[in-house]
Amino acid sequence: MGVEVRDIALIIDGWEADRWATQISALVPDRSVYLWPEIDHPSEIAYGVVWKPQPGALAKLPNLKAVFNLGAGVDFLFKDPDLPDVPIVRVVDDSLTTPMSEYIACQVLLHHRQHLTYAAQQRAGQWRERRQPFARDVTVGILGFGTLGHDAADKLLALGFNVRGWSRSKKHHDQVESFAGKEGLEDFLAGTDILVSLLPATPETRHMIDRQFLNKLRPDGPLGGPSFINAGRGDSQVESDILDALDAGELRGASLDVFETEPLDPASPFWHHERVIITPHAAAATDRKAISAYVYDRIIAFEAGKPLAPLADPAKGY
Ligand code: NDP
Ligand code: OXD
Repeated sequence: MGVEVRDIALIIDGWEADRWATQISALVPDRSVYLWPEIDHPSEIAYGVVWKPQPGALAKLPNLKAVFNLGAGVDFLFKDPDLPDVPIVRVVDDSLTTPMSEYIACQVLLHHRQHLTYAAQQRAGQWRERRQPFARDVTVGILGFGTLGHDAADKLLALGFNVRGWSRSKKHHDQVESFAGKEGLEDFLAGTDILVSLLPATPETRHMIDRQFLNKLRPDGPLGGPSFINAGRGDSQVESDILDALDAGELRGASLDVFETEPLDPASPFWHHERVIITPHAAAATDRKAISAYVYDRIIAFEAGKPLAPLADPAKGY
């Protein structure tokens, strides 16, 4: 009689791997949950539950049926040259989407309400009111108008901003102007006052946001110049160019949650830059309880014959 292939391997780089194991084991008391590298019966593993797995680790599981990535971004997985050809499920869940929209609304409002200027005035003991434009006169442009971008757009619209989105394929949204592909990029940037990047890290998006790119944003909008917010991936930005654009006054401010190298180097000039707000890749943290249940629900549905979703597309890299 053949062995039953239904067990789970957790391959998690740091990030409280043992707590994930406890949470997921509690949901599936009838099957074995192994924590990499201690996997006793690799041929009985059906599912890999991963975050930044070591390249080659998944290839050691010969009967793998699917991989569940514990975040929305799958770029770490696609860097594995031995990645098995199985469906890769990524996270699309309110527990991630809602906090991301909170982060974006918060940062957009900080730039819109000129918080960096008031913070500098406070440090200088200066009482001076600035002219405050209306949200309806400010345009927020979302680079990477996908799952997270759509939710953020709806929340920014509720605050009164104009919103536009840029993606590979054209979208249809009643109140958001959609721009697509390289041919739509210049027009998208030319009308944007606050740029929000939610782009995934792929070979195509790598280092896309450089000084030339930032210089295409609307220079003379109601806030007196553009601001940049990145909550997608640091790989898409050229960090020295962001600093140069800030120092040259081409960019009024930046909120950066993601960096090319994380954690950010203690010597980085971003830490002490007056026009920069830094958060430690915390725009939307994965909620262990919610995402363990998310993985469990999909395994049960898959074993009942339902298709796995939402899947990352290896051809697109996200
Ligand atoms: P989606 O896949 O739903 O959206 C990605 C969007 O980017 C899509 O609209 C896609 O276009 C667009 N896109 C990708 N490549 C290109 C390109 N070359 N040119 C133009 N548009 C492009 O992902 P999510 O919205 O769920 O997540 C976005 C990213 O956010 C994740 O990949 C992850 O890196 C990051 N993230 C960061 C977190 C944090 O804490 N900072 C937390 C969670 C996610 P199209 O729609 O046409 O395919
Ligand atoms: C990510 C996430 O992809 O936290 O960054 O989901």
